[in-house]
Amino acid sequence: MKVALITGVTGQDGAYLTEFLLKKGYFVHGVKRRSSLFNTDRIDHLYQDQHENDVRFKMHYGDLTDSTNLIRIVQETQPDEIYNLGAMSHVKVSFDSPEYVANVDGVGTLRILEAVRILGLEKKTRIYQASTSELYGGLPENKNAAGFYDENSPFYPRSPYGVAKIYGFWITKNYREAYNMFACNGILFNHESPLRGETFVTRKITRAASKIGLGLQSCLYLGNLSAQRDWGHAKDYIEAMWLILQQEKAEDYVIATGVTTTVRDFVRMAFAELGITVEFSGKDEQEKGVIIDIDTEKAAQLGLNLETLKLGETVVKVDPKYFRPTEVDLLLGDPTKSKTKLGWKPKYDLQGLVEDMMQSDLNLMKKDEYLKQGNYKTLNYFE
Ligand code: NDP
Ligand code: GDR
Repeated sequence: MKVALITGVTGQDGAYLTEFLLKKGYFVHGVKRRSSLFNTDRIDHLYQDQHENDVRFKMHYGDLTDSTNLIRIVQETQPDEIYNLGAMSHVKVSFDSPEYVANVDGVGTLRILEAVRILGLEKKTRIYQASTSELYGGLPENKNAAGFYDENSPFYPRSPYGVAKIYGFWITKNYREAYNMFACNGILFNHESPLRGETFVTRKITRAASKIGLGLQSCLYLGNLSAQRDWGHAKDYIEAMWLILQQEKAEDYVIATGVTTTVRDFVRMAFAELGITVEFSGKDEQEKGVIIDIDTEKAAQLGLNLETLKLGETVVKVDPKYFRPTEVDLLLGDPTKSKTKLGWKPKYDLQGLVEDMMQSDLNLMKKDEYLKQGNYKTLNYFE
């Protein structure tokens, strides 16, 4: 039985990857940080009572800032594959805690590589490093001739997160070359899902659109509406991670859809799932998204609150507090190498992703509606 060790197992990708590897017959070890409240919501459905026979999923307390702990976990688990997904992954927050991010996202990668080397597991253990399109920084002059970022495009990170991740990228490549380790970077462009953290822009939008539809929220405040991202579905992207470690030769790969969309258009698509047409007017900080049409039949079918939904209502405003000190304006990846060499075939396009996220969030928010009717306070702090 193959053994995998996943850091960041409680995150979006960690949860989908765990499910995927368990289905493939792996024994999965996950590294989880201790927290004062449970933070395992995304993987609770996979957890098995540890007293039963045939347990194939085990959790270990650990942290990417703690070398000795990582060495002990790698020693105990003797993994065939390590997926280093653990990170402080929010770009805007990385401007608030840059030193911590350098330690976790940058040096944390070194700690994983060193643990494998110190334990003499270089020949046995393959390592996947969660690299990112944030390495490119969106500089127009660094795109290839066709207008995409690919495996040969130069890097120019634009946040403490991107700078920390560039260390992770190069130290992974260096250990591959210096010690002949099977260590690979997946340069993944943005990928989203119903499990996406609530403060990333797509999930913030799908949650808020659902709440507005149900009359639980009146307006969604966003930052840069003109930013463009290459958004895919996390379920497709974790499969690419696995494929990268199944190759004969260790290499780095771009994983992307090859399509880019503005935040503004993502908002339109999310509301359209509810039968609500939102149009934008105004410029910069004064820009607003207003309801210009409602398909009342569709809205009624979905159980939306037709008393609070009104034509002409402003449902999106800009709040400059969400602007970043340095922004990545546009990301667009070229997945040619991953499609040809890995045989990677994504199943979702952007429309499918938006549908999946909206269906899930509308259901979730209906629970909030029910709680509110029972006078229970529901959480509304999602920055
Ligand atoms: P999430 O933010 O959902 O998950 C991050 C995970 O890392 C969580 O399990 C978190 O634990 C854990 N973590 C945070 N700090 C530490 C630490 N000090 N020690 C150990 N674990 C820690 O991210 P995603 O699942 O979306 O992303 C997975 C990886 O891929 C990340 O490295 C991210 O930077 C990278 N990436 C993501 C992309 C995307 O679009 N999603 C694109 C490209 C790269 P806890 O639950 O306790 O907070
Ligand atoms: P990103 O994702 O920074 O690309 O990093 P995020 O969803 O946070 O931002 C995408 C774009 O939307 C703009 N934006 C807003 N973003 C947030 N979070 N909140 C807002 O209110 C808002 N309004 C506009 C942002 O300015 C940005 O341009 C994600 C993370 O998963 C990283 O870990 C990963 O490496 C990269 O994707 C690829």
